[in-house]
Amino acid sequence: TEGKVITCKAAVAWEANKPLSIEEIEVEPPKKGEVRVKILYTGVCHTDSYTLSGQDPEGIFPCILGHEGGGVVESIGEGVETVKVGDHVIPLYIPECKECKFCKSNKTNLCSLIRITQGRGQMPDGTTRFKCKGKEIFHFMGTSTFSEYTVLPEISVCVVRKDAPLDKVCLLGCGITTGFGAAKFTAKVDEGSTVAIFGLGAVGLSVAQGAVDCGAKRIIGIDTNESKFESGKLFGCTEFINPLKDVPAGKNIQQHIVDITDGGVDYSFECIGNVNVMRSALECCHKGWGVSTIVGVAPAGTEISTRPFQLVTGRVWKGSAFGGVKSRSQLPLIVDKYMDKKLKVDEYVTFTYPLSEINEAFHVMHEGKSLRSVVHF
Ligand code: NAD
Ligand code: AHE
Ligand code: ZN
Repeated sequence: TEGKVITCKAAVAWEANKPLSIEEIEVEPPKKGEVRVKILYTGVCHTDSYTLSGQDPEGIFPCILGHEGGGVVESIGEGVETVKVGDHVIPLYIPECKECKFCKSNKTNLCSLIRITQGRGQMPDGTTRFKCKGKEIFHFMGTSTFSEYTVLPEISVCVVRKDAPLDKVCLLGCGITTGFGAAKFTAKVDEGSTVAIFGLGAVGLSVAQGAVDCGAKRIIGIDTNESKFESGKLFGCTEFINPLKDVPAGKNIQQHIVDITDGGVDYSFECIGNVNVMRSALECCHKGWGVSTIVGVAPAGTEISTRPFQLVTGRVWKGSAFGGVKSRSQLPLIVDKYMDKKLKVDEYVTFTYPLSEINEAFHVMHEGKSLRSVVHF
């Protein structure tokens, strides 16, 4: 297949708000500095659903969604030196070129070398590698893992150890690494602290794992869907609040949390993508030092607000993408953590589907029944 166009199956998003459609597509060979990967497994993240909803300005249709994959390198383009045919890889929506000023800084993981074309659904040379029914299909997040074969820049894949099961570690390509890293690397939760997590999907539950790893003492899980509390316990939450039921009349959730924590939490995390909840998450933080980290992706056009006094009096608002993890150099360490049984991953897999049933994965997510669905090809 090397050097040839591959015809294979993919789930194509023809337009916003329509189910994905399983199609035969053509995938071009990798160009200079690119690799073609046979995707074996992909998770479905809430962000895929956000983009499919049409609210993401970087959702360019028709496209192939998906950014939580695991696969094997089928062929490599000219000049590729750090990836070989047969390598097991996790696609990366935040690459690591190691040369841009972001990569050279130890303050961020946001490599920016190819960010502009990625946001336009293109490869770094401004073109695309997918076609279906004679039409150009756009890439998504530089990964497009809802396809049997995808093409990525070399800097957008992380080579992982071959004994790591790809049907599980694909999930480290987004949700789990994001939550775990938000606690450990962005907020840097310290020992003995009190933590509030808004939203107990895969991302929020992984914040709980990160907080446990950091030695947090109280971990308060907040979700409107009480069926998430069971998983919350498994991943380390010590108590739960249902904002619809457990808040005393006349109070809001942030006042309630301040009341039960002697002045507020040391760290909070928003893992939903709701700007009103982002405000609650900031305002439930302790005066003088509380740090609130935004992880959820809110629709374009929405804005956050609070009284500036909240910040004047020592609360800090932060944000985190991919858990602050430098993708090519640090993701292998997260894989090791899983292989050493110090990070739970298998426990997130609530459903598995063949590609032909990928729309079910979106359905169970919206019904609140899944932490993660893993799609196989
Ligand atoms: P999910 O849908 O699996 O989980 C969201 C949870 O929030 C659900 O359990 C839901 O019941 C709960 N929820 C919804 N509204 C609520 C409310 N008002 N109060 C309390 N709980 C509420 O989603 P996920 O895959 O875990 O992703 C969570 C968010 O993180 C999404 O916005 C996603 O786009 C974003 N995300 C960001 C990054 C990043 O790098 N920053 C990475 C992955 C995902
Ligand atoms: N295109 C969206 C922004 C989406 C967004 O913030 N994405 C996160 C990852 S979500 C993964 O599930 C991210 O990494 N952001 C950093 C970046 O450079 O995009 C919009 O709303 O415009
Ligand atoms: Zn994601």
